[in-house]
Amino acid sequence: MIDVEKIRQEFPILFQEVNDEPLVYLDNAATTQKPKAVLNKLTYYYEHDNANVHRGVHTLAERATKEYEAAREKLRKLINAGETAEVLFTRGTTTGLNWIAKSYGDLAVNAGDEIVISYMEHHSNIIPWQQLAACKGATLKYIDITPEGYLDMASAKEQITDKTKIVSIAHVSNVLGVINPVKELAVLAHEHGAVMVIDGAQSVPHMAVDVQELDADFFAFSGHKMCGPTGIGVLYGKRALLEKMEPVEFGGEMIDFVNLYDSTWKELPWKFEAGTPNIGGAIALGAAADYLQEIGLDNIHQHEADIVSYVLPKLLAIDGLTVYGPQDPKDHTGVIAFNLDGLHPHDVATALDMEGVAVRAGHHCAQPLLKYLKVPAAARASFYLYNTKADADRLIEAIMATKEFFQHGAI
Ligand code: 7TS
Repeated sequence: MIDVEKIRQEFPILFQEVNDEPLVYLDNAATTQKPKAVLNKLTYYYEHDNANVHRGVHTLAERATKEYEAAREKLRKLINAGETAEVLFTRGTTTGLNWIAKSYGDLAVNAGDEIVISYMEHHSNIIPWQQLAACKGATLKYIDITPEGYLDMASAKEQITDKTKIVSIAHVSNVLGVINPVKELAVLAHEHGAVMVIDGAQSVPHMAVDVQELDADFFAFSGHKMCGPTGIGVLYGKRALLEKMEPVEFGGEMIDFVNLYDSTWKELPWKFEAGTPNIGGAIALGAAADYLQEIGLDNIHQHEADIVSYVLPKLLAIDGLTVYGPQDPKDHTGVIAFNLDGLHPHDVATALDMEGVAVRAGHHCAQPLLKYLKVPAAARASFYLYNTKADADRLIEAIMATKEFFQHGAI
């Protein structure tokens, strides 16, 4: 069990009023708030240690480099990568997935090959593969979703064949809130000689992840969804694959020797990190990794599961409300997308904001999924470690008030 009231004290942003109501922040799938430990680490770095990394011999440069590499070790530990050489700092999940498509895709995908994703992917896990397929003359294939909102494993077995070179799937859907069986998919991919890419944007912040146990070949996630700053994230890759791959960007930091007409690269992980990295961001992300691990990812997962088992039945009981994804609370993470009959989700989100409740509305960067579900858009509430059952109650009350307002014109 976590002490949620104590945790909330660590997040100054939560203590404010929005439209004269105490803020209830339920847009955590888009980005999460930052605890003092992370904010303080960022400020401390800029106040005491700011310098460029891997270049200077002066004391500040040494300190900055030491902290930056210490952060890499914290991120390695968070996902249990075998070594820090396999942990690349990126701008976020999107950058990580693009690097794989560009670099590994260039190496491994040829005309006639296949890349397999699913209908529930975020645009960041669709477009890089569309581009790769178009560039190489390869085919992009989609795994179906069952009517109950789960990834259809029978369809996965049909789509993944000996022609498949890459399988890339979200660990947790940012719309359906379902946890996908990525470990089983990795076995399937490997049986056919394909690599398994996991989009961990919505899993790493909320549950214990072990990339070795999952046998992921690549695993990408974002710092800002796990209490860290924006503009920093991680791409994990197995050493054997990263060694074979070309860097995606070229310039300072990533080179060993530069001649007039050719150059050589540094060893892993630096060969992929061209230019001055987001040093402060990486160091603060290290603090976020420590923060989450001190609380315990299993405890965070359990806390969110408790809220979902409390709020999901209440949502499902509201007349005219549809929840997407699994209806069984034990299979639904804290990401809950929904619609109210006859109301546009943007109107719903605006009305909830009037009550101080922040949710997102739109296509959630998953247009193919919404098309598949035959809805133009949805509202989405997403919970995190600092949310309470009282927040869930405020959501329900605000939805009821919204229904009332649109039916009878007064709140
Ligand atoms: N993959 C998934 C599953 C995501 O949910 C997101 C962001 C990304 C990739 C991209 O992450 P980024 O940090 O590189 O932007 N998802 C959302 C969302 O659901 N609402 O806003 C951003």
